[in-house]
Amino acid sequence: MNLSLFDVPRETVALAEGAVVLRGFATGHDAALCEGVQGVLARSPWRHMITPGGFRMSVAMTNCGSLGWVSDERGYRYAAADPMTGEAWPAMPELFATLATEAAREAGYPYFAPDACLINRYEPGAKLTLHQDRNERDMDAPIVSFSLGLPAVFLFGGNKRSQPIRRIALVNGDVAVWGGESRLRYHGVMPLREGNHPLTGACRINLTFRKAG
Ligand code: MD3
Ligand code: FE
Repeated sequence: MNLSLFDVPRETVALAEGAVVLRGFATGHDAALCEGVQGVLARSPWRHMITPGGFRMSVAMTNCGSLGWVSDERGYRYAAADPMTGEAWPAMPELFATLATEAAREAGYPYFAPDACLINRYEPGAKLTLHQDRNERDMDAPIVSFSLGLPAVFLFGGNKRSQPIRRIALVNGDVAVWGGESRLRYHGVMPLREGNHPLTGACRINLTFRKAG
């Protein structure tokens, strides 16, 4: 065991119908997950994608798995090849798939089989504006997200942009699962605050597992 001051005891928090946070679920695997990310980066480095509106995203991204999320002037979509290298995205590390499937099972989704893992890197000031995730084919599959490194304030809204928004702190090792009634809720991430985390330094990394194809 490598308990640190930053570790969080495990606890399941229900946010809404279909949405739960598994606090501390990945704490004991955080270093191995970061090593998996480094392996992905060796083949598909961080890049700031361009939104269809022409803006450079503040969050840096890469992917692993048979499909990867991409954005450019032509829109948002999933693609089998990394547009930066022309090669297939790196394979999803075994540990990633195992932990994501296990987290989904604990949250009540026993059949989750992710084919895409979007890896987001937040540096201080980076944010994700309120949006819905609707590029995936099967809206019955949940989305599973792992937080590593610096804490973030997650924004959890409703099914309409105008509905009230809750702020939820997500820290290293937290895993959130969003499915069922909550699958199409608006959500986002507040600008990251400066800080230093023993695992990631001055950033937050989020792994988002999806069944995209
Ligand atoms: C809530 N990423 O990449 S995933 C994204 O922390 C994204 O990087 C966030 O939103 C991040 O699209 C967190 C959390 C997430 C994903 C899907 C949801 C939350 C959700 C669907 C409905 C409600
Ligand atoms: Fe999202």
